[in-house]
Amino acid sequence: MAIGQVTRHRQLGLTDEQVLEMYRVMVTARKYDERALLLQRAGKINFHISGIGQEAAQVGAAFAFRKGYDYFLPYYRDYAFVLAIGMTLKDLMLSLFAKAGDPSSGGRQMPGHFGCKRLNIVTGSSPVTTQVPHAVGFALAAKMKNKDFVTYVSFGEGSSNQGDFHEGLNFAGVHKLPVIFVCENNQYAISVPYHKQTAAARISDRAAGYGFPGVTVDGNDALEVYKAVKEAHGRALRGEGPTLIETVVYRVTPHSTSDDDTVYRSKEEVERHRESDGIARFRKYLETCGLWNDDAEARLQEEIAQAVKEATEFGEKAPFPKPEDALKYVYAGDGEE
Ligand SMILES: Cc1ncc(C[n+]2csc(CCOP(=O)(O)OP(=O)(O)O)c2C)c(N)n1
Ligand SMILES: [Mg+2]
Repeated sequence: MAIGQVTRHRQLGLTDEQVLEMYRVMVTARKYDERALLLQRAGKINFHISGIGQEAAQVGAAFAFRKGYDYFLPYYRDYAFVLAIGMTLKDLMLSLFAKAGDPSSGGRQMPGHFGCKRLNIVTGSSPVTTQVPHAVGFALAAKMKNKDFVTYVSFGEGSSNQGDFHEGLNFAGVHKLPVIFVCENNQYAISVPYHKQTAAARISDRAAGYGFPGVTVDGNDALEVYKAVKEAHGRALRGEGPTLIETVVYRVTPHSTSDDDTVYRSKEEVERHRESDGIARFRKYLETCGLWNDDAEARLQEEIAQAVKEATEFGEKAPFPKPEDALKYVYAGDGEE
């Protein structure tokens, strides 16, 4: 057991309590996700798009931001990210069951389209990567208003081939805006594997074309992601401009509950990647530090299972939106704050 390994999180400025909280959020996101998949199979909900395999990267990124202060434009697999920022299991379940109390859209959007005014989570649109220019707009607002909030935006690697990505990064580079672009490279865009999406070796290399740093990190190593995002956050605060961070992960589930991934990849390939899971790796790290053991794990699993059960019942029993509320939030003056 290397000493450097044991103190790694403290060297990065994270307390023992914070890394334990990081682990709790990762496991919560995983359990939420597994329940959502089951609920869809049981016919209780229509659709789920999973973030399994990306939790460690998301939590590592989230902990580098200031909750309730910075602005967040997450993408549809960012369950662990939004849980780390302050959304609750009940919030997520209300969205999954398309109920009126869903903070993201009042039950009118597909799950995974996060929005939460109280947490500075900015609602996203369904066309992939449109959140990138939106995020750049938030970062421009910070600069124009002389405010020191930093904006987070995430997206998949397939989406980084869209025009919105390039326009957003170019503008942010020219104006040195305080925005962090996080590409969650999970190796697939639905059925299209990475090598058929782009000839570039790394998505992060694209940052050079826009005049700012790009870095690729192992997304299964939450602390490595934290370190990269924290550095980017510091750069943004010092007025040094944007950073592009590519977190390399693997999409363990089919694209969504509407997809059959066996037609374009083998079970063996998926199983191979399950073994490098970032949650298991983080648990091992905590054990090596003497912060975690089997008893603590059993207690956490029980606590989260109970919380997921309660949130599921809460979401299922909650009222649907009323038909007469269909135009709420659509036109100015129709909705609530
Ligand atoms: C502009 C646009 N084109 C196509 C789609 C359909 N679509 C939804 S998700 C997706 C794949 C995106 O892949 P990637 O960016 O790698 O993200 P991942 O789903 O792998 O996390 C596609 C093509 C869309 N929503 N928007
Ligand atoms: Mg992808």
